[in-house]
Amino acid sequence: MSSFKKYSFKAPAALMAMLMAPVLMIGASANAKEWTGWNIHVEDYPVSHGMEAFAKEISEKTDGRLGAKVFHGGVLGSQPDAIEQTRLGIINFGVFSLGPMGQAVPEANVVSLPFIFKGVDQMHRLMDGAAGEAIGKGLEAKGIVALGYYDAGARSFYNSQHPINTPDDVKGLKVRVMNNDLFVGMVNSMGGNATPMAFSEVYTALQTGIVDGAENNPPSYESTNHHEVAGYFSLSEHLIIPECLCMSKRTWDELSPEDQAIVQEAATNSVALQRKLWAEREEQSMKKVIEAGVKVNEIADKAPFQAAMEPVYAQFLEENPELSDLVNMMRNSD
Ligand code: BDP
Repeated sequence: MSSFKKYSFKAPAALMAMLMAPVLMIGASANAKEWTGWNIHVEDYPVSHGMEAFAKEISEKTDGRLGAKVFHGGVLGSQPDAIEQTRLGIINFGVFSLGPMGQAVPEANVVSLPFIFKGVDQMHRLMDGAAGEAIGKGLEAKGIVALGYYDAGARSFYNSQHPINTPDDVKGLKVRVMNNDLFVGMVNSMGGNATPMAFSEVYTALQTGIVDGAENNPPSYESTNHHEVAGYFSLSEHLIIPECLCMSKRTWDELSPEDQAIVQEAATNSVALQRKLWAEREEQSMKKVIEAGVKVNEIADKAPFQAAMEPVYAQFLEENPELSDLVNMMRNSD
């Protein structure tokens, strides 16, 4: 049985309103058929611009027969819930981090193994090849079609207490992680206390001291204002997790081959746009947080962090022996 079922389904008000007013929604839209798109990020964010471009191109190329409305800012619910609803076809598409997707799709979890990628270029090569293919198959078996992979840079640790330079500096820190057992293992293997929590709750948790820190890429650290309440950003770059522009297989299977081609092309174009915007935003975000007074530190030697992750790999491979070839190939590739 799928571990998606672990999450209880709590429909937020915006989703309820949307489900209860389909006629109104369609009546108000310019497209004959309007899909619902889930997005966790604020409107001015590379993912959000990529999704808007995707929706616009589909509407234009089908003369409004098909279209989409993107709901930004997580108003349609948390990421684990939204992934489940996309499988069911209640939400038609979304951009999901492969982090939370890995909880139910073991193949997707290979990208959530800390330090598995050596850098963004290598990640692109592997995602365009064997890794992307294996993950796509795993997702499809769970009712989700991966149309393309967006960038989400590298994630680093940040906290309100002190700079992190060695794994020992993580000891005793309460660190928020995304919903995935791998990330709990990652923090706990350095002696920290991992707390899985929804993205939307992290600011308050940092502010009130429920957690001391979290980990994310610079654009998410900045766009959520976490830098206001956790002013030490340590460039551990321990995770490079791409994001999936994903469509419900139910929605995809209803399309004619011609419409599938239009949707796929719009997705591919939006990937190119998002990756360009991502690179720009990463620089802007770093600049902005430094100007706001954040203390950013490089980590001179990442080898002790990598060594601390061996138990995480060992456990993963024990639980997923069929993925060991893929993991070894990824670790050994240039
Ligand atoms: C961001 C991802 C988003 C995650 C978030 C998180 O883009 O999908 O929900 O991190 O940490 O970088 O929850």
